[in-house]
Amino acid sequence: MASPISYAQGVLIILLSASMFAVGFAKTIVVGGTENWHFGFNYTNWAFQNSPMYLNDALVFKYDPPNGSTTFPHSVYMLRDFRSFLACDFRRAKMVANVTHGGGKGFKFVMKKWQPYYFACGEGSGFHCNTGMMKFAVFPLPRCHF
Ligand SMILES: [Cu+2]
Repeated sequence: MASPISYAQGVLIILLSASMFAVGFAKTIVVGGTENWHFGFNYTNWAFQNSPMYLNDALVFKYDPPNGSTTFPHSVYMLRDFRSFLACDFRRAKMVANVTHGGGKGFKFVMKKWQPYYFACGEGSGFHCNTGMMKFAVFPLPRCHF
């Protein structure tokens, strides 16, 4: 009698479930893609195009530390709510990365909570956030494991 599942089918099932399992792993996302974290790129648009993002996904902010005259320094702040996000109001914002943290492999932020995250560059008293468009919002979704 032939077994109900052949060896080849068995291997296929293992491969399929392995790839489904891989889908369940958190991703590492470089903010802005190849643009990295700089003045004048539309990060709201970028976030929209790269959604959905999921819980435990890591965002990587890459920007050069200040090096004399050639680069404008950047930073990463978490704004408190949607209102302060819209207004680029940093009064109660929390700094998560200073001007040097984005160098090398960048600054990594893991989204561990099921909440909206409002990120913005805090340099230039809101100028980078407002005019430079260096802000975006993410609401990470829970991943489904089947
Ligand atoms: Cu900036």
